[in-house]
Amino acid sequence: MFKYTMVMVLALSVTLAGRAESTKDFGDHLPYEFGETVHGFQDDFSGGLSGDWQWVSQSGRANPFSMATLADGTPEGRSVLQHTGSVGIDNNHLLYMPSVDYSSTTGAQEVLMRLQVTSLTGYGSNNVYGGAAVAVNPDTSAGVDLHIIKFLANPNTSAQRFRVGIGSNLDGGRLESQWTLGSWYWLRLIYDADTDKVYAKAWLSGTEEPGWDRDGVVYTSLGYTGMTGWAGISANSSGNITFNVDYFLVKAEGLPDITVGDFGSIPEPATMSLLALGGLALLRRR
Ligand SMILES: [Ca+2]
Repeated sequence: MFKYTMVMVLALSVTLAGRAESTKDFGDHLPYEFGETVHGFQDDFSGGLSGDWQWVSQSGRANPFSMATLADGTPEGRSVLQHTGSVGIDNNHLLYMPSVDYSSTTGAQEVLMRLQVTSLTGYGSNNVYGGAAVAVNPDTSAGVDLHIIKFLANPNTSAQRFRVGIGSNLDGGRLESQWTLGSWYWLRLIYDADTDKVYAKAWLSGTEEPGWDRDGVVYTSLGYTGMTGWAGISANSSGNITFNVDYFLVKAEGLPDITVGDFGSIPEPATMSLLALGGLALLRRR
């Protein structure tokens, strides 16, 4: 019994040595809801990928997402969800699908995401993209996407832009801003099932969030009404793109209360040593 308990204490100290990220790692001018309590779920990807994230591919293709740690000057590296390559066909997402069903609720479903693209290769004449998604049907993996995209198919739009659409072909609107390799961006995408409107914007991380009047796209969905489904992250169809997702937040009725940007009180390493010693001291007194 004594040995068993001591093993438990040591195992606990190892488990807690993992580091949640700090909002400092996200730069200046955090999005407005940081510090607020919302109905939602957030992931900084510092604790691995939970089983509530599910790969949903319309054609049963392989999952291009994996966990990675970027050595970018943050204290212990930046934990990200990394997309590499492509799926080879449209409509594929990594969706947040917990046991709590927020997919069919009325009202708005919203995703806020911090993302960077680090490489684009082998795309030929295809558009290359990835990004945020809401109201994704798990049977078809089709939903409303806010893509960070490099247009190749249309010579008039051979640029690096943000685009709202349903899948890769239904082009619902483009944001004015362009993006560059290696820079971090915030993406915000909202689908309001009550009004059937989509709102989308993207801006450079470290700068103030723009108002809806300047860079926002607002439109009624393209013949699709009453969409329901799950929120998540869009995967690329053709060519190769490497992009990193540093932070993901979904807000929807039905999800539990969370404080945005509070990743839990994981003790600092020094505190952990004291806790472990305290545990051992307790054992010795038995
Ligand atoms: Ca992260």
